[in-house]
Amino acid sequence: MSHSNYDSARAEYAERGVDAEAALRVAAATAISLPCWQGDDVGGFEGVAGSLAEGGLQVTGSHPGRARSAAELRSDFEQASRVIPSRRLRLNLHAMYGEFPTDRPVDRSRLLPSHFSGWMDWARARGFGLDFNPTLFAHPLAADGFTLSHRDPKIRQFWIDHTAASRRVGAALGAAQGSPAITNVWIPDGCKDTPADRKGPRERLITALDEAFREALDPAGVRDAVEGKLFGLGSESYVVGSHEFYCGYAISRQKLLCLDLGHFHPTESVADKISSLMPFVPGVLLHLSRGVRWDSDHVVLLDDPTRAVLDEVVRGGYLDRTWIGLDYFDASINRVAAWVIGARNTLKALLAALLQPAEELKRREEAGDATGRLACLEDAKTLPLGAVWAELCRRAEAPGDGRWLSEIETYERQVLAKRR
Ligand code: RNT
Ligand code: ZN
Repeated sequence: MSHSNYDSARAEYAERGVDAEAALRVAAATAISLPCWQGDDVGGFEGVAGSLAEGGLQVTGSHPGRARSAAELRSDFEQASRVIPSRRLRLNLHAMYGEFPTDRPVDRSRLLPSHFSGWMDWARARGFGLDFNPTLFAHPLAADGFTLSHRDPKIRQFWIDHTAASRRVGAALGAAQGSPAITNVWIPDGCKDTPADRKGPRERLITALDEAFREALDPAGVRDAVEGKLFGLGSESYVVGSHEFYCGYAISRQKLLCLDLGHFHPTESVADKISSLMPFVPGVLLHLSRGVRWDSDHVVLLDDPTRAVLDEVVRGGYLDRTWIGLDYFDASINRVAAWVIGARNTLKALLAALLQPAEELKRREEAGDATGRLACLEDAKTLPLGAVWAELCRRAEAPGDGRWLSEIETYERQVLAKRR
């Protein structure tokens, strides 16, 4: 894409009252956080993990080249980052990705920041940010499907200690990088079949979360988020941490609320929730994802739900208290490409949101001109987003569309294919 294509695109946007330069500036300054677990099929490095399916996270596919160590995962992420046009990339770590002594597994309730010093050194050297999650699945004490809401106080305490320890890791990551590590709590707790008691586990979860969050930590280092879900594999009839549960929790405790796009009824609009929640919560953590039938974790597309969410974030002026994370794992395609495709689509959707003819839409709506509003929305769909996107790639020194895949294919041949 030549520079003059961008110039004419900028003029075309200007005619609609849109400042393409401003959109490029904001897009370049916005951080996006990629799921480390896309690189190794949610495996982690504990060596002795329980079954992943116990947490309802089913990874499918057998594409060769899964990262088997922190070194491989870091190398893969670096390769992905070279073709993602962002200087504000973050990697979202899970507790199970600590670098532990190989001879004995570390008890998750005794997790320490030092288990993540390799990640911190690497992130600092490469200019990446880090986010964090306690891992409340794939563990013998999560095998019966309950963690923080478990009826056994000893098991509950173990997970409280793990979550509290994870917050301290988050705080250490945040202090090291000078920006908060968003530390997100998701639990798989729920039942396959109709429970008799829906209330008890939820009451226990409130108390457990309060205990896990008790220690006052500097919000400049760590910000807590909580993530609800509609159902999971093996928790089809009841999920303790439902959306309503965490809405109430996040509002009453002033925590960030995590909205995962795969965690709602398929016809429910997550975009519509943004302006309903923002007046009441300090901020929102997005888990951009794509639900397909029973799976909530397909690669992010430049699709209507993704665009609508970011449109709402931009329209509402909420960007400064929205954290954009991606959450998916697909083992049926090249895992590095999966990161790249989801990240590029996220940035494209963000850019599209920043390029919407917001002033004209608002003006027409305020004048009661529903016809003009619809016409404007539809005409905006064929504005030259591609030329502005190409300019974003150029400024970030990343390849444009149609030019990045060959680099990943070379990496696949030279590195991934040799992992057996
Ligand atoms: C699971 C949640 C959660 C996980 C990650 C691995 O349904 O979406 O965010 O995907 O913590
Ligand atoms: Zn999620």
